[in-house]
Amino acid sequence: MKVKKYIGDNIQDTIFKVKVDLGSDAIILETRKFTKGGFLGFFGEEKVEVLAGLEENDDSKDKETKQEINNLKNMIQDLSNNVNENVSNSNVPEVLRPLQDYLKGQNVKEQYINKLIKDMSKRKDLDKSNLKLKTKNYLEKKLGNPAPVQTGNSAKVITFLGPTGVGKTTTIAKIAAGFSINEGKKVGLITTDTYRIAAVQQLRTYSDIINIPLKVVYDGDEFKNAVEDFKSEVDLILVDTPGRNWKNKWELGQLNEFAKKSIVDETHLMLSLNMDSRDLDFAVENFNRLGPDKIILTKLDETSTYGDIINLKEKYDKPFSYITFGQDVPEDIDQAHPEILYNYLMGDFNE
Ligand SMILES: Nc1nc2c(ncn2[C@@H]2O[C@H](COP(=O)(O)OP(=O)(O)O)[C@@H](O)[C@H]2O)c(=O)[nH]1
Ligand SMILES: [Mg+2]
Repeated sequence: MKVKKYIGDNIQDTIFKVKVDLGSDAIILETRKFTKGGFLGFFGEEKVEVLAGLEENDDSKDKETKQEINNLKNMIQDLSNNVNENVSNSNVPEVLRPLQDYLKGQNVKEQYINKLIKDMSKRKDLDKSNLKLKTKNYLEKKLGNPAPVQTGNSAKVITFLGPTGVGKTTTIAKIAAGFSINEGKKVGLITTDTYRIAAVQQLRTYSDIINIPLKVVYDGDEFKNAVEDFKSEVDLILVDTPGRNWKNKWELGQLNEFAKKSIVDETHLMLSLNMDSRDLDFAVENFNRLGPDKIILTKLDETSTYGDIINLKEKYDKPFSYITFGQDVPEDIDQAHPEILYNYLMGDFNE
């Protein structure tokens, strides 16, 4: 990585210098305020120093190792799934076989299909004519009610986590627009995603269009101040985050600390359904350490298999808050109603 140091009078100016010099893909590694000149620390001039870098693609090896570990993990998981499968496969009632096959085709994991088959077998009077309805009742109950963002008497702080590219920034814009334009609520945006300059610009564009304020924060103290500033002015504070940790003092883990101290009220983990199931598992395992409260499912328009809806529900048992199904802001979002999720998953089931 090419790394350079920039000095300016304030953060904005200095970041501007970085952008002009290194472009929008530049990465902010560290920011620091210091006092220049003066006497014994008095009368000095406050300056800002930014350490920025430009990535040269050399992290492919790292990715390969991770992928290998991931593959091994999944092989073990598959082996243990097969053990479960063999036990129960022989006694699946005839009427449930089409359902079993369909769910397999949707990539619902074997152990969860078995659980469903076992539960459904216990239903009285189950036959071909009522199979669909009984499955609908069973699955909708499992999926539970949506758990969207709600405003209250005081300003709520909501953070959005998830791997790079799942749609965090876009979804925040959709939610912000919904509350601001449709419900007339006051919304403030904070971004902690200062890793790439382009990421800040993306959210700034949305904040300009929706006409709501945005604060860009570079460390934990700035984050606390931004929340404090917004608290008296807005109903809702939505916080954008980077997709991964980086070698900076300001890390994602800090948001978890803030959640524990009740500075953050709620955390939504965002996962895109067009990810490979194994990558998805890997992502959830990483982000689950940060204690998300709810799950947002994105890119439902970019897949044709929806089994991960069940896989995630069974494995993590967190409420779903929203689903997104396109790039258009603000319309391509809905609350995660169980009947909508059911339709995505079971829409092509015709037995
Ligand atoms: N097809 C589709 N694309 C989406 C959806 N949500 C976001 N995107 C696109 O995914 C890309 C990455 O989104 P972004 O919000 O920058 O992701 P972030 O890195 O998690 O902040 C952008 O091109 C978005 O327009 C969705 O529900 N469906
Ligand atoms: Mg983003």
